[in-house]
Amino acid sequence: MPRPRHVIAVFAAVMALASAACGGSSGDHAGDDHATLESVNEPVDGAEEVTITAADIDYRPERLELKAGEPTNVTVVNEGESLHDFTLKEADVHMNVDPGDEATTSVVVDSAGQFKAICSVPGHADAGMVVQVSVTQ
Ligand SMILES: [Cu+2]
Repeated sequence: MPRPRHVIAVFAAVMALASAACGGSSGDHAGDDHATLESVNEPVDGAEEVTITAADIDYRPERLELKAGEPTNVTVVNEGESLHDFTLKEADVHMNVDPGDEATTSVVVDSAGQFKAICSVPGHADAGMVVQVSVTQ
């Protein structure tokens, strides 16, 4: 008699874990799955270095200039008290930065244009955590 019940309990636990890992199905990162989506590149020796400060709740500076196809090492310093990230989908970058911490990723955008890097923590981009990214040839 305890056996089927046990199997069901394990199944339920596995399903709970699976749904916690997958999180929301929308395009925006939300909730617990936020930290699992990191996509960060090793800094490139000799590349341009840029530092962006994240605070509660903005980025400084709000502009970033890149050369198409060339790596730039972007360091994000989180001076705020909540988790922020730096997400630039054209460069396939999503870097989390804990409060009081900093992190660096190299960033390459292949084609010229105007793009936006955002903090993808729900509500933060809407509150102003957006960096205008100008990519020139
Ligand atoms: Cu943020």
